[in-house]
Amino acid sequence: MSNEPNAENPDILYKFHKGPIKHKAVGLPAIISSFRHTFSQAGIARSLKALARVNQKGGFDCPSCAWPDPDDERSGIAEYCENGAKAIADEITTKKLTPEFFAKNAIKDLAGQTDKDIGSHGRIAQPMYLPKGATHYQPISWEDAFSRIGTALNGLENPNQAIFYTSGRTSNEAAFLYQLFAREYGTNNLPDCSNMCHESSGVALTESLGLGKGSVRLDDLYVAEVIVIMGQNPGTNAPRMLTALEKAKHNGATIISVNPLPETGLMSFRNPQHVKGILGIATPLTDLYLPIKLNGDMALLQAIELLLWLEEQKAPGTVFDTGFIRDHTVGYGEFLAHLKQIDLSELAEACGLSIADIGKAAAILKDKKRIIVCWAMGLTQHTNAVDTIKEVANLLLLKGSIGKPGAGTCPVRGHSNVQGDRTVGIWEKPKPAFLQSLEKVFGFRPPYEHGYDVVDSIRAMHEGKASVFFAMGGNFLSATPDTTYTAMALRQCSLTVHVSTKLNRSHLVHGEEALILPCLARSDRDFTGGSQQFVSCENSMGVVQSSEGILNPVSTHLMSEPAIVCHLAKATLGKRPQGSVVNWDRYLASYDAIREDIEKTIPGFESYNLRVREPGGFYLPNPNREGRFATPDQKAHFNVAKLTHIPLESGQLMMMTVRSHDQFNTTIYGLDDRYRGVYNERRVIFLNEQDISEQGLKPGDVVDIHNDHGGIRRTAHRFIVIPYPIPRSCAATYYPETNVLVPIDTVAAKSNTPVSKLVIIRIERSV
Ligand SMILES: Nc1nc2c(c(=O)[nH]1)N[C@H]1C(S)=C(S)[C@@H](COP(=O)(O)OP(=O)(O)OC[C@H]3O[C@@H](n4cnc5c(=O)[nH]c(N)nc54)[C@H](O)[C@@H]3O)O[C@H]1N2
Ligand SMILES: Nc1nc2c(c(=O)[nH]1)N[C@H]1C(S)=C(S)[C@@H](COP(=O)(O)OP(=O)(O)OC[C@H]3O[C@@H](n4cnc5c(=O)[nH]c(N)nc54)[C@H](O)[C@@H]3O)O[C@H]1N2
Ligand SMILES: [Mo]
Repeated sequence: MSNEPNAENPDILYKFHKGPIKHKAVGLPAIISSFRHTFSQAGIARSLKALARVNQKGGFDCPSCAWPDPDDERSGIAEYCENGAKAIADEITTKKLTPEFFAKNAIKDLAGQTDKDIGSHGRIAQPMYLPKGATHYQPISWEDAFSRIGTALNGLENPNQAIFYTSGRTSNEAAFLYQLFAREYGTNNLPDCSNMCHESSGVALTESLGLGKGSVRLDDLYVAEVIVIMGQNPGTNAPRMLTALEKAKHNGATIISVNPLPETGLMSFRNPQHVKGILGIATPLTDLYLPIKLNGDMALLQAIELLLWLEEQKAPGTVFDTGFIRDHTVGYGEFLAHLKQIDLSELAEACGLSIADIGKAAAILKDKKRIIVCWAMGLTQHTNAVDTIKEVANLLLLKGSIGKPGAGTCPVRGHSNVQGDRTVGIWEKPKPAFLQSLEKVFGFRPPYEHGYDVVDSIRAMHEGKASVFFAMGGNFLSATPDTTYTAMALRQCSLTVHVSTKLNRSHLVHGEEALILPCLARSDRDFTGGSQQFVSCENSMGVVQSSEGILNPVSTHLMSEPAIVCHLAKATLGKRPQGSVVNWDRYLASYDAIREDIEKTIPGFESYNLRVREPGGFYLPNPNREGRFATPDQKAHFNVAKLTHIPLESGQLMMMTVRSHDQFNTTIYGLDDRYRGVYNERRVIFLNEQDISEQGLKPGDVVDIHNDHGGIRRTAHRFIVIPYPIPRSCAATYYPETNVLVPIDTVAAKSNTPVSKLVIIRIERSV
């Protein structure tokens, strides 16, 4: 079994135990947990130094989530959360992987370890190389490493045979150089983690509202009348959002939570930055909890819209913002015509909620004008995600709830700089205006045809159309769908290269030759060019801020990501007869030069070097925030979407893959999921009690999970059955253990995002 690419060895089940589901998030246990994690990894002095500077003005950006920092005062205790502390502990560890470690451990043996163990060995400390046919990684000099990559890239018949992936921790500076290099090299094959994350939000919001980002600022949450939180687990994945919700609540906001699971953070919050919270006094957050069926969100939104319209009929002009609709939108007529002919009980059935409960949501929204909708992966990773998110926009447009204080869209981004990476050009479908700007500033003609996104990259590698895979961070194998298929794709490559901080499974499922290039992390001091450099990141609300590492790197052989790109470019483009038109040495001397060129290329970065040095950074322009819509006709667009039914055969269930409280994506910090009451195990499946008995099972049974999409049997072995408050026919497991079940060809329409939140499964008792 351990030869499987997702060799989270299913034969190992830990001493699992189940505790109660927690009703309140954070508080003292979270503080204790975060300090324990950090100190055990890095020692007290190093830990305190890091924790004191995270998310402080002039400090470094927390490498965990993309939730914004307050513009004004920042907490004295530290503007980070338990999970941010875990992310920092993971990165500032003083353990390192020496050449002896790699000499001792064959790749095949490392692949037999769990993800948690693979990540726990420490920071990668020097470049490592895997020659063709070798069983162990061996040390290599930076020069040789770059020269091998340059030779491989220059040896391809066509630049589109190379793929350049980006995860979302990469800074603006590194990302801008990376896309510049890829485009001068000749390809738009720039897939990124966004393709698996908020791509559906980007597509939907661009088409409906003319901007692929959210419209609200942190301040807006404080003055909203209603905040709707859909498909998001902030208590675990954006814990500092709870502080903002607490403040919103204090100012009178009503919170509606739409989630198949009663997630702890949504329900109640003990603020660790206040004495009351440390003492265990909690603020109840959610006013109305709607336990929706998987993918029931579009039906719910349409049902609410229908009920609101009925109210609007009774007192025209009081429920809908008719002036806003008339002046700023198109498509209202078609939208209404469609809405009027939908059957309310069908919608209720589709979302698994009672008409009475839906009515409560409509009643809350009816008289309100300042509404914010927040959402994350529970909306984006579905087949109809783009239409569902457009339905969110429809609701806000009906209420005129955009472009004014306390109202608007709030897609909560994942990785700490995933939004910034897109802004500076990491995109396989760049806009012509961006490419024209590159051409003007740099004087080369970039390719205009679209490149591969994540799913298309996997297919291209599988089919032999691409053979060099280069990853700027991330864990491509484990993060992507259909793990066995993806593993075959990566193994088809002639060369796989990973710029990484920590060892992960993508280093162990490799091409014919493989390289690991160890880079500086956020918290590391960066002395590129002989003086201390800083980088910058954009958070979920469009604020660009500096991030300056403060710790001494664990090894003198680490290189910064911007420097790696410069050397990569020199070793590749510099070796071509025509050379490179870009002066890469200028960037190696100072990152100010990179920011100067970002400023020349991308609107919104005026006086970048000046403004990024201001405490707290600066906001990028956001037309939606000002009530403008940058669509071709300058109007916001209503969308008409038809419900899609997911027919389940008898015995089938719908499974979502979610994060536990002890992981950052594929980095597994621990085996507990405290809030959900799961301890010392990740191979669990949450099921409704009635489904458990209908399947002839009982709690604690160990089951195999199958998906048979397209006539191919995909199996994830050995999961412990846990009864949980989850709607009928729905199931939940942890990502990435069950990525092996996510079919490569079930993707969201238009955004091509893998459908990780609705996998049709069958379960059977393990033998
Ligand atoms: N500590 C920590 N922080 C993180 C991360 C991490 O792994 N660990 N990951 C980062 C990244 S990259 C991202 S993208 C974000 C992810 O943040 P989230 O989107 O909060 O992450 P998930 O665990 O995928 O949770 C999805 C939530 O949606 C719900 N859900 C699933 N399907 C549906 C549905 O059909 N409808 C509705 N209404 N709800 C549904 C689930 O029950 C769950 O609460 O977090 C970021 N922050
Ligand atoms: N089934 C399922 N699959 C999913 C999801 C899901 O909800 N369910 N979520 C999807 C989402 S939202 C996302 S964003 C993707 C995440 O996909 P990725 O971004 O590819 O994955 P991560 O696990 O965040 O990457 C972790 C690795 O990044 C490297 N790393 C960490 N810090 C740095 C750094 O500063 N620099 C560099 N160069 N490397 C660094 C480390 O080596 C670490 O092992 O996964 C997606 N996959
Ligand atoms: Mo993400």
